Amino acid sequence: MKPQPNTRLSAQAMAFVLAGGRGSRLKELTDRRAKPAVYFGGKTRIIDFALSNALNSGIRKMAIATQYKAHSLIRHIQRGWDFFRAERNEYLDILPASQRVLESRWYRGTADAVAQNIDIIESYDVKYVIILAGDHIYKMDYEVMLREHVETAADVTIGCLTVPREEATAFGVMAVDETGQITDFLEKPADPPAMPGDPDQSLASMGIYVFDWVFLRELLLEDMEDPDSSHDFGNDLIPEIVKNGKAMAHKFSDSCVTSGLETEPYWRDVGTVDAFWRANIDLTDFTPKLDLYDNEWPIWTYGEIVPPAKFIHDEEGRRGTAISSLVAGDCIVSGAEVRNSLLFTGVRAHSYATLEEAVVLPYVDIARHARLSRCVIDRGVHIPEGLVVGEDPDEDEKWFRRSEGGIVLITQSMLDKRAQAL
Ligand code: ADQ
Ligand code: ADP
Repeated sequence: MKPQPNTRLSAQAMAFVLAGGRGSRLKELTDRRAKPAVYFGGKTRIIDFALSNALNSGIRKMAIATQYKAHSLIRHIQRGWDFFRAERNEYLDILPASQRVLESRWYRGTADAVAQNIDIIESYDVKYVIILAGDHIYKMDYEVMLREHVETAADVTIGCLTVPREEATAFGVMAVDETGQITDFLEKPADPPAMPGDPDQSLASMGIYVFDWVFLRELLLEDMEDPDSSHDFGNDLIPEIVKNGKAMAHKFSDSCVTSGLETEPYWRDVGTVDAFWRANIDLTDFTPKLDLYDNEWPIWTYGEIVPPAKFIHDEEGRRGTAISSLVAGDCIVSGAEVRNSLLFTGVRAHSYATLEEAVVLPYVDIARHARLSRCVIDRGVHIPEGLVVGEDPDEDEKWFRRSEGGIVLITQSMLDKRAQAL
């Protein structure tokens, strides 16, 4: 048989990943790193999901716009995503703000982040651009969305999903006709319209957009000159296309990737401490809603080469155990008991310590007799001997950040202040 040309649209597409936002509702977790760089799932960081989706969809040209606290994000991408080869026509560029077109200016909005890099996108020589947010957890085949975009000859195709109406205030909310064309689009409406026939649900934009590059370039050039624009996709560009062009909605359920284990489409924002904690702890379920062990759709990341996790008896014969938990490499659980928790790389839990529903970021040391539950512990924290968290809300609130849902976030500076006060 004659060899066939590569007809995958992803071969003619690039992914432009917006990774500049802070994600301030994650509180101290984003004091030193942007939301896309926040750890998730025991080994990965949030941005790995969008990048892995692009890679698994066949896209080999990617650009990542960074802005807020980009250092840890840039370091992660340089270490983990360094296998793109220009000689194979593969590119991954990191594009920090205020270094290019206008040197004194930050990216003014999400559209400006793309506009300021028009020349780089031009050099990729692609037909389609898919704009992604670097801060959501989901598995999706963008090739399916690209195909739909081309088949419907849309100006823009927007990824969408249904969300409970009371949560839709945080999204772009749309109305569609029977062909899937978007007839109305409201960015973060105070009173979100419901879906026809379902008063409790709204149709929300995932902030994922497919454009023909020629069309998008013109739109961006016009928008750059518009003094009334905030240079944002959701606020400015999308409503404009809905009004004057053809914007199509693409249903996430048509392109989401599910392994045999996953029973329904999985998409999470993990934008608050509560949502972040919940989504991590959910992974410890017997049948989790998100399958990280699906080697058909691997989530790529940077992983340090470290020794295996180790579970040992202490000198007094107390067993070090972890049950219903995810434990990364270089962890040592010695005479401690870990239940329904996630231990990222290099966590040390010492004798008589107990952890229950704890999300423990890398290189945390947990001293003896600590009792920690329903908490998130930031990277590199030293938990002092006998610390009790998650049992007395007043005590938790006195020293740490306690979320609406009662989850306690612990950082080293909170512990330092506590140590000084005691
Ligand atoms: P928001 O979630 O509010 O709404 P926004 O703050 O615009 O999204 O951020 C989108 C993405 O761009 C995030 O990944 C963020 O990190 C990044 N970003 C923000 N400002 C940036 C900048 N100046 N430079 C580079 N990157 C930046 C959007 C849409 C809604 C949609 C939701 C879905 O506007 O219509 O419903 O996403 O989450
Ligand atoms: P990561 O997000 O990779 O876990 P860290 O939490 O170690 O990285 O650090 C995040 C960012 O904060 C990095 O840019 C790092 O250089 C910086 N940083 C780390 N520790 C401190 C500190 N004690 N004071 C100021 N900046 C720090």
